[in-house]
Amino acid sequence: MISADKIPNNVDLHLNKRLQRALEHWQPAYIQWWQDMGPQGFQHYHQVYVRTAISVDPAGWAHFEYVRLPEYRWGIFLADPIVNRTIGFGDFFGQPVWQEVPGEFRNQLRRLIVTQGDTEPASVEQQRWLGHRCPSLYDLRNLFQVNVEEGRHLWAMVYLLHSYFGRDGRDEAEDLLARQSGNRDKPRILDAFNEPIDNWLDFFMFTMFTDRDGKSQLLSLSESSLDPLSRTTRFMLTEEAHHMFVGETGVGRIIERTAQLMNEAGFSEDVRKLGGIDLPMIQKHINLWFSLSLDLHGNEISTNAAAYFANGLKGRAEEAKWDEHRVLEAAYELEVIENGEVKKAEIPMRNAMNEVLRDWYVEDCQAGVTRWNKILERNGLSDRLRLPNRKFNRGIGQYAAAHFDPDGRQLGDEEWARRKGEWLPVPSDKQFLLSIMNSSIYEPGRFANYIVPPARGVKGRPIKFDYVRTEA
Ligand code: BYC
Ligand code: FE
Ligand code: FE
Repeated sequence: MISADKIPNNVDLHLNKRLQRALEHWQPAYIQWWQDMGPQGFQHYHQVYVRTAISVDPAGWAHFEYVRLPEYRWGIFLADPIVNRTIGFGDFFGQPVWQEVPGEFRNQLRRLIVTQGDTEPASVEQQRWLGHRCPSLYDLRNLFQVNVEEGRHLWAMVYLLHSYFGRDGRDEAEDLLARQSGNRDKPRILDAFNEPIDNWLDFFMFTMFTDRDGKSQLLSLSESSLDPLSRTTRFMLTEEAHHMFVGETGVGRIIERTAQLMNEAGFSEDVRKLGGIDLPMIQKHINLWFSLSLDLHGNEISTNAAAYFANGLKGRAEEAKWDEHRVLEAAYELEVIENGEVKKAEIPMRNAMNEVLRDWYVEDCQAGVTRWNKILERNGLSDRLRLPNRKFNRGIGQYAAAHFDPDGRQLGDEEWARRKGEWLPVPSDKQFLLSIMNSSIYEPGRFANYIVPPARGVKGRPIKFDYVRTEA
């Protein structure tokens, strides 16, 4: 039986018979999916020290407890309503926001919600084997915290589908559990969510760069004229901050260890011999996950994006910071590929909204890379990490039609094929990473050789704490 105790919520679930009925069907399928496709080997005999959201106020956030993963209480939360909120951009600028889905925008909204929803379980699937190679119990707990919250994000989108899209919404909610990351016949919708993540460098890069696409997309959806979508995504953003913390500090702790080993060894090349992860390897993974996550922002020139903006469905990040919210006249200067060559072109700003959001994203990523470089600096090293040019290694949009090096210099097919292994991980890189992550560390307070411990533990607990414990 569905109850508020099992499903913490602030949407009056106990009063909503229709939603209860829909969830009663969906929830068992979700749990089955979680057991089949969620963290493998940690479902039944382990208890994890996790945070469960039990309300949207800060106190509701401080709730930590040991739980078995399948018993995590996935809740449904909307951020508090903003009184008299009006539509912040597009053709309906200034009108009251909508509490129901207007018929004419039903398909567009459904598509946005399904695409957002699809990424959440996809990431859990991608990460499901990582527990067997964890660098510490602290990191294992963080992995599971991210996983349960991505599960909750799926719930958030399913809540919207069940509440506002009737029969179609229920079908979509089922399909969200049927597609599978990397599956040839029924893959996840967006490309980066079909890439395998089988080592912890990929995991930390994913949470740094791909979860940050979550942040930019959720920021733009939180501007939506559909108020329930806005409120749901606003609350999801609070969880997203933790995912990016895991990514940024995870890579940062690897860089710290690499710097120590470089100073010990004297040469960067010897870091691998000492069982560490060398800087060129880290740079290749930045190149990979940054470019994959740029693709997630869609085409530079997009009539979909223009329609979403016009209709107030999906705005810019932090829309209130812009001066002008209808954006009918403005143009965006973009580098396009014409007959195989890069040319400048002016396109209507509304059609460039994906690129505008990508600009916000690139800046947010750059701030993180700058913080990583401070670690190198503090350790007296002159090496620096950097983001590749945004044309590099693109699979979606204008620049997918040609090849570029990390400086944005155009390359022919032959040079790209010959040199891409200098910039992107090759099979021997993966093998090396798996070789130093070939076992897991379950002893409280111990860390793998390639990463330093975090500055502090979770929620005031010591670093040496049983963050994941096995039942007797
Ligand atoms: N891969 O006009 P365009 C997160 C398709 S991450 C494959 O540019 P649009 C998370 C596109 O679907 C945030 N296909 O499209 C992170 C379209 O298909 P059709 C996820 C792609 O709609 C970590 C066609 O190309 N949230 O939360 O402007 C862990 C034309 O393209 C891709 C959202 O994405 C791609 N990368 O832009 C857990 C928000 N890119 O019409 C979670 C909702 C484009 O030809 N989604 N296509 O069949 C959107 O806002 C938009 O759908 C997109 C694409 C920004 C993704
Ligand atoms: Fe998410
Ligand atoms: Fe996330």
